[in-house]
Amino acid sequence: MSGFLTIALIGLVFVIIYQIAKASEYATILRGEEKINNRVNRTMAWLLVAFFVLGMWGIWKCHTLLADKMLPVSASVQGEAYDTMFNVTLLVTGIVFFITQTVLFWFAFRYQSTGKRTAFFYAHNNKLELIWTTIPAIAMASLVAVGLRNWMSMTAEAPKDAAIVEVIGKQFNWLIRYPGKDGVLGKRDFRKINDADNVLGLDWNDKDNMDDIIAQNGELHIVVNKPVKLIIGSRDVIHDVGLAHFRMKMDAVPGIVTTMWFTPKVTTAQMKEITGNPNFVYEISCDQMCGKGHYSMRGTIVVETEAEHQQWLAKQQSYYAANNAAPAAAPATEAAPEQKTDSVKAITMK
Ligand SMILES: [Cu+2]
Repeated sequence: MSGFLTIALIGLVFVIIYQIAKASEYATILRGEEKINNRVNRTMAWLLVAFFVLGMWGIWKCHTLLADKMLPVSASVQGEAYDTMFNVTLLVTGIVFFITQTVLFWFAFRYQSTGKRTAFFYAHNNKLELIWTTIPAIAMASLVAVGLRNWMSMTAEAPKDAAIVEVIGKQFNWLIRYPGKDGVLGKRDFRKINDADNVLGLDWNDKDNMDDIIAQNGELHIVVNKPVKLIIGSRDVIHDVGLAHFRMKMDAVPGIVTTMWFTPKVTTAQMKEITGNPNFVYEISCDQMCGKGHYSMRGTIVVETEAEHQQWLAKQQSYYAANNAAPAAAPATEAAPEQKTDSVKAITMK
């Protein structure tokens, strides 16, 4: 209701301004143009000042209102550098914004037309051109350079001890695959994808696939203070792995493998304390509009200690074993993974 009233009020203000403008137009004709023009100019100049002050107040108010709704501290080591980059960018552009807007509105007010002076014709000044081209160019190039350095470190080769996890987006959830004991993710072939018993199209002729685990509840389990490299892809349309708490983000593109790596530094348990929220969970959001179920593509991440991770890992069954009654059998041919178990349905129905 208050929203409707606000809109109605804004509409009313516009109607009033329009009517005043109309009225002053007629008055111009009746009472001589110059006098009225000056009055209109003065009104406009003061309205501009009011707009500037209100606008600045609004910006400040938004920032203070939303300050405690911001994300908690970065949960990854790399995220700290990105936060610094963000804050420096905000500071530099904020200062420039404030100065340029103040000057813009001040000039509009100070040099409003009074009919008593003409504009000063000032066509060109090389020195000025040089200054206002070079300084912004250097500032912008520096900001971009820091961004590029961060981008390259995020997408570069991960440290040798990094854990590897595959994250595949599909309409509408995330499929998470762990490499199992051999530490190697087996080959995938999109032609083998089958929602019943091979959600990722694992090639059963590749031995590396035999111990691969696909998390049953779609949870991404990672170890605190240990780098993790995500191998990202998509089964259908473009999705995007958004890890806001870790300040990481990467497109999941069908047919293309993208990667990013980071080092989580705050466990889920610690983050519950930091945020004072006992129900806190790290989440994977899909940051790319991908269809009607886009809103529901929420995955969860558990950051745990190495011991907790090993405990969790010990409870996981390889995807091959979960989908085949006799996992000890020789690597199957195309026809092998036929039998279904309830656990498979649990994955595919998610
Ligand atoms: Cu999506």
